[in-house]
Amino acid sequence: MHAFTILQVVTPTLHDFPFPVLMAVLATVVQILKNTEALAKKMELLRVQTVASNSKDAAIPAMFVRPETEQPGNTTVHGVKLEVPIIDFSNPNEEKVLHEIIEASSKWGMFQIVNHEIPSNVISKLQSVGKEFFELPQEEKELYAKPIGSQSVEGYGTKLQKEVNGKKGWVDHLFHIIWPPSNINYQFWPQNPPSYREANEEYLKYLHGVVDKLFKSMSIGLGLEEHELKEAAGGDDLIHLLKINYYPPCPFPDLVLGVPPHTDMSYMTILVPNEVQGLQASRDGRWYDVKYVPNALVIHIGDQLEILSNGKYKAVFHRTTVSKDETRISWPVFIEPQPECEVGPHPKLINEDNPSKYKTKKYKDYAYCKLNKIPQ
Ligand SMILES: O=C(O)CCC(=O)C(=O)O
Repeated sequence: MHAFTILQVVTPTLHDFPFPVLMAVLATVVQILKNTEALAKKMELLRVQTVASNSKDAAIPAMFVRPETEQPGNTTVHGVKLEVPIIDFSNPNEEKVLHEIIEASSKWGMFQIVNHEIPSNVISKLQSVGKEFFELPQEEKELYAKPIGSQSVEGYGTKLQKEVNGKKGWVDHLFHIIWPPSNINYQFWPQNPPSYREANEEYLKYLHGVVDKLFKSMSIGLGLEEHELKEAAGGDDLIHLLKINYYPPCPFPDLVLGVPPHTDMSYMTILVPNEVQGLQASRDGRWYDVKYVPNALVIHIGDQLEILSNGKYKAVFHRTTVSKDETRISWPVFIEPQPECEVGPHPKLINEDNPSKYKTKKYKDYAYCKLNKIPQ
């Protein structure tokens, strides 16, 4: 007899099983699925803040311990603070400020701005409401958790990067869009403390001025009219995505990282840190602490500006470390294109002598590849 025929004869079909057996199998499958979902939920809800409060001076879970080649204790150049350019926005010599912004964006991809026009009480307010949110009871913070399976990054506590080695950063976070109004989802803005929204909106009002000044300067640096770079980037539709990074103290700061090494996907990022040291930048393949400058805004050039400028401005490779005794908190705002916006080198920068160095693609496709570690 033919092999296929034998198989047909001996393979039982569903009809061969008694109904109660089928129901029992079905119930088992449903239970397995439920358990898997519950496990997934539990993993999502594992917050570093909770781990930290349970592991004072004790061991920390292995998932946070970096391989030796990545541990900050081994890989930081100790005793040297990187003096990234500090640019004084109040300098009456505007030409000098312009030159400094262009130079820092091309050579460092990172700089700090002092005497910007954001009043210190506006920044203190932004910081205190963010800190108060993270100090709420866990159940209250979970009300803002990123919904499971959501395609957006918005929400509390989610792990953004798929880390290749399965390691986890010593950090919790909250993401929400603060601009433009049509992209805002207030469900992710904490209602407690009650002044959270007002403090964030006040900060945003001043932030617009800084973003405009940076785009204008960088536009001139590319030989474009001052309005052209921001216009090409998305103009008033540019997404401003606020993130709060909350890095609790860690008993073994030399073994863990906060945020792993990366460049930002944004055009640029404007970051307010608290006073606890933690930001590091890579220079010539080595990791250095970036000096904390009181009241300064830290600017990172991101991937999209490197692309739009066809490589003149450089996205900065950076990471964060954590402290043994203190909580570090930072407030980056990522200035990003809309997901459907196509980003590629600015057409006025491309010619026979300067061919395009980057692909032009929709930002959402860029982000998908980057987050899933797929080549662009
Ligand atoms: O906390 C910092 O200083 C940097 C944070 C950062 O790089 C990020 O959130 O992507």
